[in-house]
Amino acid sequence: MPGESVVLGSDVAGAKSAGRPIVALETTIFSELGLPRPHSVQALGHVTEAVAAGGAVPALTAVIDGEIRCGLDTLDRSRICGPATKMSARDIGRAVAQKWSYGATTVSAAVTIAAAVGVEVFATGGIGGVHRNAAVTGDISADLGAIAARPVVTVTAGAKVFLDLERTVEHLETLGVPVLGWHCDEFPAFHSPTSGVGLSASVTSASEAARIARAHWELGGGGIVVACPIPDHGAINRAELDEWVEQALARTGAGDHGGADVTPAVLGALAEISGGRTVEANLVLAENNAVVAAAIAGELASDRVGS
Ligand code: PSU
Ligand code: MN
Repeated sequence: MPGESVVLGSDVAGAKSAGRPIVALETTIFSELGLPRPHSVQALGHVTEAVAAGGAVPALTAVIDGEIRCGLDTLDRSRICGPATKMSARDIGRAVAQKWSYGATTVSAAVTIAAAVGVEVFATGGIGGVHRNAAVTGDISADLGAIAARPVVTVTAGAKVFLDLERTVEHLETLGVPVLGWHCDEFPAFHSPTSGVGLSASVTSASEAARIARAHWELGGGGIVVACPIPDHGAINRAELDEWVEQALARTGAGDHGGADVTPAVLGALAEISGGRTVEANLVLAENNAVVAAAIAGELASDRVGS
């Protein structure tokens, strides 16, 4: 049976059998591939606490010592924030067969694991997307196809500003993924709340998002994106951000090639160039997404009890 090989954390197993809300989380952002220490440790604490404060159980996803895991409550935090191999959905089988010590999930891997065990809501910082030079390199994140394929609500602060956001939104439409702006009608640009890229739909409450998800899934639909702008206190001025992005892209040579190392390299360069400001923003938006995801998971769970 699909999902049978996934080892559930004890909190997650308890919540699942009681029908309580669960929010799946990716681990790339918390590993050394995502945020630098001590910010990763801080982000892990803030995000998991925000999910719990919202009444849901946080379910970190990863492959640990060759086992697919959903819920890492028994695992040492320093291991979660330590060295890892970036694992997208296509790599999960290899990580199991080759007994990877720590395969940190990207968005595509996390929604795949969540869907396999029936977890309906997932929170991340920002999803991958269509890279600016995709016409040359063909680099389109596997996140988009995985989101489309799995019946999971992904809560994200839009997508990273060094991507081609217009084409990212267009691609999600092509794949049939509803993109719901959270109190907004523009696709957020991760560190900045606006991008100028319009969305066709928006929601103003968790119950509205949950009702849309249920109706979508009723007809066999796949994933839904809830796009949450970064709160004002964490947002970075757009002109400043654009300048940093140009510098980061030039420094990493990301304009000339695609591949799995591009996203971590550009994020690292941005952190350095901005003197850590993009890292602080990342913390704010990840925590905010966790709060929204917990609320949506709560609505979906109460709706299940009521039906
Ligand atoms: N956004 C971040 N930090 C990250 C990522 C996104 O602020 O580490 C990760 C996510 O795990 C996302 C992945 O799924 O990058 C996308 O990588 P790629 O562009 O190679 O598909
Ligand atoms: Mn890529």
